[in-house]
Amino acid sequence: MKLEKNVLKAMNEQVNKELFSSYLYLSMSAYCESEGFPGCAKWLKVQSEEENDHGMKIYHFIHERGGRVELEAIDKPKTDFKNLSQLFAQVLEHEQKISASITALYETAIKANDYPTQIMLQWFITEQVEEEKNAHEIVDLLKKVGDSPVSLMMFDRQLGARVGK
Ligand code: OFO
Repeated sequence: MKLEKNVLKAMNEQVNKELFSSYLYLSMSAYCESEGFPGCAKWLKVQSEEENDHGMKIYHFIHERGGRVELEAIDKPKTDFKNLSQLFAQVLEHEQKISASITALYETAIKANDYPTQIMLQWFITEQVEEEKNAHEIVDLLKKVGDSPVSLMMFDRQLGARVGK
């Protein structure tokens, strides 16, 4: 069963969105590193790598289904942030947008009666629940941390414990 035109187009767009997510989180990681938050920088770098994996997961799936990946330009990500609270609020907002995009893609696959794509996307739907939960927890934690340098240092250490690949 070949990918329908609509589905293929939306899948290619999703590859771009995942790669942009990777680029955005790398940009956030660079900001944290230069601001003296190595733990947050590590957390975001691991997140950036995960996003690249997500993009590649769809990329391989398109080819497995006999479709053609067409890469588009990746937008310039934001490079400056007010503080950690603003940065992580933007992570949460971004993940919510990605969840909406995955849901729309899933609906496109339903309309096309494309069951393999629906099954593949179920992994992403579950993943988005996790991603939004993680971002929510960090935003809530930062509200408790406030501006105290000692608390921010402890918060940074906690995020730095995230294990990558
Ligand atoms: Fe790809 O999960 Fe976040 O955006």
